[in-house]
Amino acid sequence: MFDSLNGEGLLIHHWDTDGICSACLLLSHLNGRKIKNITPELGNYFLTNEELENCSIFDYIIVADMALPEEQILKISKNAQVFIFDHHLQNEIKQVFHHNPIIKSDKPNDYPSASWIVNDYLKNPVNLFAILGIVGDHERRILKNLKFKEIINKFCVKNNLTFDNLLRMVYLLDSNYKLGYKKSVENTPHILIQIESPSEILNNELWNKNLSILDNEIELQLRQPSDENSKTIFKKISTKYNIISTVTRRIAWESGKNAIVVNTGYFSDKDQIYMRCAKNAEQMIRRGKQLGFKCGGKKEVLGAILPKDKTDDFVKELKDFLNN
Ligand SMILES: [Mn+2]
Repeated sequence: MFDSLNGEGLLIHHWDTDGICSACLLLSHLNGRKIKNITPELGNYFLTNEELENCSIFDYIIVADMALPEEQILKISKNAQVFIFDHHLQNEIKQVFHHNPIIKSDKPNDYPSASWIVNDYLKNPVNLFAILGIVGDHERRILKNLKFKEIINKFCVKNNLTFDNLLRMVYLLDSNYKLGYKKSVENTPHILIQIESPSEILNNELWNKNLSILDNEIELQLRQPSDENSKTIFKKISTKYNIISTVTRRIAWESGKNAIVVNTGYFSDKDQIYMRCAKNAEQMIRRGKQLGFKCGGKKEVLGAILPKDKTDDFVKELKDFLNN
């Protein structure tokens, strides 16, 4: 597939551990080619006009662990060959190479991360980066997936690691995007390509410093008051850090309930909404898009960015959806 590629390439990847690890696997496979990697403006699940324009000079563009809007993909495909490796919910884009087994098969549990999908596609053996992407996207809950529990356990035994070591690595890798360090996110795949041992991730001084700042902020936000009924917890926070997905996970997983979180502090003119639920969120993702919001997610997750004056109405729709 990649053998026929010529010219200059651009790799656009998600800013989280799964996106970074997918990027690392792709970049090391494409080693020796002229390829640049970027992550979108942190918090945006789409490209800005400037980012779109910058795409036009590349001969091929690879997108990893992100469901960029279809119209943007079609636009960049006019000047470049486009490859997508992803596991988010999205209609198949037939005009480009769109490798997303989640939307083509009915076994989402066999494809827990983009890193796994990329690694499988490249026919690599199981390795740290394929595994870290999975742990990043699912944390401890992956241990309920018996197939992957075994794969991860085997990997840990072989490499003298614990599951907590893997989780710690994920938090360290995620610390850069959560603090808003876009350049560091983009540099991380290059650091990972170089490392010889997982301990180099665990002992990275900068990432450890990041983490202690974040831990304080997350605990502070979790202490904000919430609204709660028997099924759902709603919390409003205001933080300049990109920790809404972490805060939402913590609330949902610690309570066993659905969680909706609004962050009013990340964008000056927009709010972030994040929802984790026991129901399939697909219907509300479509609804958010229909209302014109930047909206996406997976089976159990919805993320949206929307104008501040629309937040209350959409939160009400989400609550009605969850409570019915
Ligand atoms: Mn992912």
